[in-house]
Amino acid sequence: MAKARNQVQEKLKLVDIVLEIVDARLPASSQNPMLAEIIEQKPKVVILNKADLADPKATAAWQAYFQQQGAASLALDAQHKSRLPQIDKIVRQVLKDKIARQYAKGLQQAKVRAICIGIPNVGKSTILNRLVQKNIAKTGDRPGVTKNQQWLKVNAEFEVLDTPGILWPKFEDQTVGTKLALLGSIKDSLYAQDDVALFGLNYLRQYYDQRLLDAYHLTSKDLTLSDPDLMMYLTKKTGLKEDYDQFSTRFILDVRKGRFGRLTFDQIPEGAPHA
Ligand SMILES: Nc1nc2c(ncn2[C@@H]2O[C@H](COP(=O)(O)OP(=O)(O)O)[C@@H](O)[C@H]2O)c(=O)[nH]1
Ligand SMILES: [Mg+2]
Repeated sequence: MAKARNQVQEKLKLVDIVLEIVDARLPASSQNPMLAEIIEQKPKVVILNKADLADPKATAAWQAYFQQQGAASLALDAQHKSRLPQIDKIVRQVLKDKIARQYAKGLQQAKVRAICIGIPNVGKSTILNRLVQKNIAKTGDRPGVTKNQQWLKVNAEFEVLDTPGILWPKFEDQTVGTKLALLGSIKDSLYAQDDVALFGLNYLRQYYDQRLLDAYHLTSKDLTLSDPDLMMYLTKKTGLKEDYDQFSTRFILDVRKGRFGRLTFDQIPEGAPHA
């Protein structure tokens, strides 16, 4: 933990702006609170990546929330190259004073430098690859130490550090871990499948009940069952007899593959200030 923190702190000294990459389906749970602490006054943009998988209404609400907290944000589907110019645009917007100062000094070109930071699996490598249009950035989750930092050129005035800053998720929070497991962002073996599935089922009935009803052809009366009873009922209804575990696995895959549509699993906190 301390090592990851030091590495990120060192890299922060080199840049003008932080691109904090989060999973749009988990805008809070895929943040790391340590970043807010170590970033201090440095400008940042929160990139809600994988927005193609998240509930668009929730994404809009989260963006409004981040704006209220004073952070610029961008909803992104990094798999589509065409969306990448949006990053350049928002970085220029946030750093417009710095850029203006460089021109005022008589420089021909302004230069801004950025780093991507986030927990594993949020799409840091994909974004880096896209930003430079070539597969220079390596994919994989190793918390890499690079002695000689390399700058990848996005364009003449915008460079990004070739290795992302990797922070670990908030594992100590059980719900956060369960949510990350549900979306496949951490190893499946860390959490019991049936607990993860029960959590997902409970969340869907709370926030997306109609989608649950439609997907399994349920009546609203079925939703009066307790979570475990509903899960057993669905297990049987799906033709899996009493194989609760197999249903759990299947349900989790269905969530990830979009059977219930685009979902967001974090609700905006009420009142509480947030970095
Ligand atoms: N649907 C979707 N998948 C994405 C997006 N960005 C990245 N991914 C996928 O998410 C997985 C993790 O991406 P990666 O860039 O390796 O994440 P990193 O660990 O943060 O570097 C890969 O399978 C990517 O193809 C996105 O915007 N939408
Ligand atoms: Mg990576």
